[in-house]
Parts: sequence; structure tokens; C-alpha cells
Amino acid sequence: MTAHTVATQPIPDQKAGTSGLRRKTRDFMAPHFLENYVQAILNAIGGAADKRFVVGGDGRFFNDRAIQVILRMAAANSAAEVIVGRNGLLSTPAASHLIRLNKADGGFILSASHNPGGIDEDFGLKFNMANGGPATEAVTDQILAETKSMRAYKMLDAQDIDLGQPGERRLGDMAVRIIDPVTDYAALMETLFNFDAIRGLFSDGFTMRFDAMHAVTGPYAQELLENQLWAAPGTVINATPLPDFGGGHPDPNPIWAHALMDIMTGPDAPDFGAASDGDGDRNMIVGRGAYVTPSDSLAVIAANAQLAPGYRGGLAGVARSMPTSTAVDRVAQAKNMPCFEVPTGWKFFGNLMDAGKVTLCGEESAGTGSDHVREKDGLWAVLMWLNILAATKQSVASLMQSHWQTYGRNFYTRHDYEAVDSTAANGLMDAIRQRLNSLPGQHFAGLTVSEADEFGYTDPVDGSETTGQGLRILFSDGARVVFRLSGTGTEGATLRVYLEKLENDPDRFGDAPATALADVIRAAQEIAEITPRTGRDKPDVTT
Ligand code: VG1
Ligand code: CO
Repeated sequence: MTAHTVATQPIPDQKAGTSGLRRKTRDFMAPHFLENYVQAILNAIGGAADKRFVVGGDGRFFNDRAIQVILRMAAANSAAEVIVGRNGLLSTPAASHLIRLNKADGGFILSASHNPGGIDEDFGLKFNMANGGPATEAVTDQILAETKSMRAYKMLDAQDIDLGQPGERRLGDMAVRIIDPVTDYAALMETLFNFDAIRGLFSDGFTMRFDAMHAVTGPYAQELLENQLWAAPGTVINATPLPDFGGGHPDPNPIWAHALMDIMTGPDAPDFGAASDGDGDRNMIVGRGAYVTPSDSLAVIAANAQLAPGYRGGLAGVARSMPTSTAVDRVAQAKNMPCFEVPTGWKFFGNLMDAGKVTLCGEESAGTGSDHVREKDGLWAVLMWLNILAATKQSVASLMQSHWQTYGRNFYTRHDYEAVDSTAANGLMDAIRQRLNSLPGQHFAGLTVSEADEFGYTDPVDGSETTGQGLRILFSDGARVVFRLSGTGTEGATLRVYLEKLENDPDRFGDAPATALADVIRAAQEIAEITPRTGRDKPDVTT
């Protein structure tokens, strides 16, 4: 087999967003698009020679084709070994774990996460580094620079490799190791959680539904929940990964996982429900009739993690993305733990975890995880909840009640306006930005602005700076609104409006979030002039 060099031209706009490069699948399938980007990554990390990589994806349409291309390019660029999940499948957290476990130099994760899959939907590619975490901004900047001067890539002339059976193969001089996607990940989970206690819970009749949404977590959830933890057969639904996720939108929130929500609020609701996203890094937690917001889930885990064997010694610290509610801050304060606030995207947690400053991290977008890997981890969060429920013998609803009694309730909701005209969305953000200095003291919907700024972040470990990470408006009663434009969409702009208010009056803990936050929602509308500027009178998605 010979390697040859293919002449190419730079492809404009191969700039990664919040989590890797995401584009329409047909864009990725266009001549040279994937190849240019893979070569740019390899160039940016100083070449592939003698290196070991992990490769896998969420099984969406084009996953299998893209992996064959990456394998041929890795071989042509003289990589020593590539570890691949059987049939090209690896959840994002499992890939992160494999990079660390095998001391690989990095990994290629093929996923557009919760975005729909299919030839007319979305595809994505993300590069993770030797610590198992998403490439830092310094590296993604370097990759972008490489895409702009791309003139040639290396390709091995070879047939496809059969990825259907575990074992060792060769591609030219490179070793290809095909592994079971679940085994190592499941073994890691067993070191962190009290499997006996969780088995006891299920043996005592505790019932659960896990909706894998036809995405990558199906095999992981079946092995862990049904085979190892003795949950009843049928606990995991939609367990077979499909290239188009069954035509669904594998985003675990009450809107897209409404089938599970219907079960959890219906007459035969099980004790516990959970779901994960396309690539397995997000989670939704819901008790019988009790949806837990991701921000509250993070706070509950921060308060109770020591009940799980892997965290018995307590947490070094916690971190959340800026738009995530401050519920976890209150737990950190009570427990005297450091609490960090970083920009949106898991890549910003990596340095804090590597430096041992934090153990637990979370985002309002249903991402929770710890330093066991360097990605957020959907099933990890589910197992953590099961461990906490087994140890406390409480229902989800009563656990939430007692949490709020102790710490107060941070009412929280996010409104997304999707596929908004980009010019209109940028105009909306610019208009607020220009008024930031004059907003304090002004009144909107009966609330008084106390502070307004644009979030920027200086990484406490390496000193790198990141600017323009969301517009924050604080009100004098402690309520908060954040405006941000999404960095993961593939069509127009998505405006995210994050709304939060702390309630300390126990008589109001049972209020509906939309009621509790009604004035904050109105204030956000007025400040951002959402309807006149976008033409939308209501959000597309409310979480
Ligand atoms: C979104 C979420 C962010 C998350 C990112 C990747 O980004 O808001 O919290 O880290 O998706 O998650 P954005 O820029 O669209 O707001 V995943 O599960 O899509 O890899
Ligand atoms: Co995801």
C-alpha cells in the first residue's frame, strides 16, 4: 500500500465552534472537506508520526465513511496505532476515557451531538488532546490557521477496513485496534459508584426508564443498567443506535425527550427517568412527576457526591459555565469549596481538572461530569443519581424538596430562538452591548438593573484569555438574564436567553418556573427587543 499526496485548496470557514467543527453532512461529504480538516489537525499538532489516536463517533450518517478516511490519512501520515470502537461507535466520554487509558496522543470524535443526523442533517468532527479533553482554544486557533494554508494532504491507497469485529488489523505500517466500545467505560464506572447498592435498589422494585433516543448510549446503558445493575429488561428504550436517530432530535430535554416526559408524568410513571444525547455526553434527570433542571442536578451532585465511593473524600472544587444557574455556588459556599465560572463549552474545564482545582463540572445544557474523564458524561450523571438515590433512600421529588429547603431554589429556564437571521441576531446583541454601561439603574418589567457586562475569562491555570462570552444583566433582587449566540448550530443564528431567579421562600418552591420567572422573562424581552428584532413572539425551545 502506498501513500500519496493529494493537491488541494484551502476551504473557507473551517472554524470550530463551541465543540468542534459542525456543518451540514453534505458539506462534510464535499470533495476534500473532511480531508483538509483532518490534515489541518495533524499539522497543527506537529504531525502524526509514531503517534497513537483514538477514533470513534455517535454512529450518525457518514460516521463509517469518515472513519475510513481518517484511518487512511493517519496511516499515510505515519501514525503508529489507531484504536477504534467496533463498528466505529464510541460515546464522547468513552472516547475521552480511552485516550487517557491508552495514553494516546489524541482522538477524533465524529459527532454533531444532539443535532439531528442524516444526509440532509448535521455532521461534526472534534479533536481531543492527550488529556482526553477537547482541544483548547490555542490548538483550535492553530488548526484554523492550518486550514487557511492547506495545499496538500496525505492519503493511503487502501480498501476499507472491516470494523465489525474486535481485534488487531494493519493498514500499511499502522496498527488498527478494534475494541468493544463499552467494556473499558463500564469498568471505569464500577470504580466510581456503589454497584451493590444500586443493584439493591433495583432488586427492591425500583423502576426506571432510560431513553437512549436511538443514539450512541443504547449499548452502554443496556450493559450497565440492565446487565450489570439488574434493572428490569426493557428499562432502556430506543436502545439501537441508528444513522438518523430514528428521525428524531437526540437532545435530552423536556421538548425533544417528550416521549419520556409523558411516561414520567403519566399514571404508570416509574420511579426514575433519564435520557442522553446523540454522542452520550448530555443527560436528562427526571423523577416521577419531577423534572430536575441540569443546573439543579449539578447542585444536588455537588451536595451529595461523597455518597459515591469514587468521591468519598469530597470534591476539590466545582465549576460551572457562566450561564448555568448559581445553585451550585450555594452548595460550594456552604461546603467551603472553591467554585469557578468559565465560558460555555467543556474545553474550558480541562485545565481546572488537570490542575486538580475542581472535581465536578457542569453546564445548564444538560452536561455534567467529573475528572474521571475530560468530557461531560451522560451515563455517569445517571449512575451518580442512582447511587445518591440508593444511599439516601429518597425519591427524586423529596430529594429536591430537601435540597431547596437547605439552599433555596434557583428557578431557571432557557429560551432558544433557532435559525434566526444572522444579521438580525448580531444586531440584537450589538444593540445590548452598546447599552451595557447605561443599563444599571434602569427599570424593566418592574426589575431594576444593578450590573451589566460582557463575560470574559482568564484561565487561572495558563492565563489564556477569552472574550465575548455572553452579555450578563443582573437585577437588584438577584435575578439574572444572559444573552448568547450559539456556537454549535449549522443554520442562521440561535439566540439563547438564560433566565434565573433565586427564591428563598419555601411556600413558593412549588411554583411553575414560567410563573416564578415571568417578570425576568418580560424584562429580557424589553431589554433585547426580541420580537421586533427577530420577528419571533415565542421561543422555539424552552428548557
Ligand atoms: C451548546 C451548549 C454548551 C455545550 C455545547 C456542546 O453550545 O450550550 O453548553 O457545551 O453545546 O455540547 P452552544 O454554543 O450551542 O450554546 V454537545 O453535547 O452539543 O457536544
Ligand atoms: Co453531546
